[in-house]
Amino acid sequence: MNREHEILARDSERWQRRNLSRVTAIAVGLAALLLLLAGYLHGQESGPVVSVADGDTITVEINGKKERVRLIGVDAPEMDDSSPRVRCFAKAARLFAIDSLAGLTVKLEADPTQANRDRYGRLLRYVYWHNDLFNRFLIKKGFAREYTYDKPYRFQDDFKKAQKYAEESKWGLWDAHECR
Ligand SMILES: [Ca+2]
Repeated sequence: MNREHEILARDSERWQRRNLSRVTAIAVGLAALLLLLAGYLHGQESGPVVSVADGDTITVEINGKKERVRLIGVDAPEMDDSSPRVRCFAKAARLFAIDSLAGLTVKLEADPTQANRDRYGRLLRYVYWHNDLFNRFLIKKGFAREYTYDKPYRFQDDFKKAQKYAEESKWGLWDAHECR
């Protein structure tokens, strides 16, 4: 190979390398964009739990914005119920949610069968906690009831089973001696 050929070969190699890195950069950028899009389409977010209103409503900071989140498929007793017994259960559920979630970063998941937000503007979500659904855990431990708002949701059968389990185990809401 003479000198001229050598230079040509080197230049062509350099050119190929530069092109390859450009193609790689574009591919990586596209992949990141697709991942973001997939996450968005799946309605997946995550963030720290900054406060707990009651067993079924928490506040999560998502991308720097505080969002109230209503857990799908569950109903925990109300903190301002007229019945002292219900208020006692409400307090227990809230304390359990605080103990379990406060300060923790949770993953949230929307359900395409449900609305994105409820009429109070709260995000409707499943809350993942230690790789489990916190929604189901609340029901299974008797802190909340299974609750279908309008249309059946993705984990309805599962949550109904969890409630049956709590009832049979006589836990929390299903314990006649609790909150007396
Ligand atoms: Ca409730």
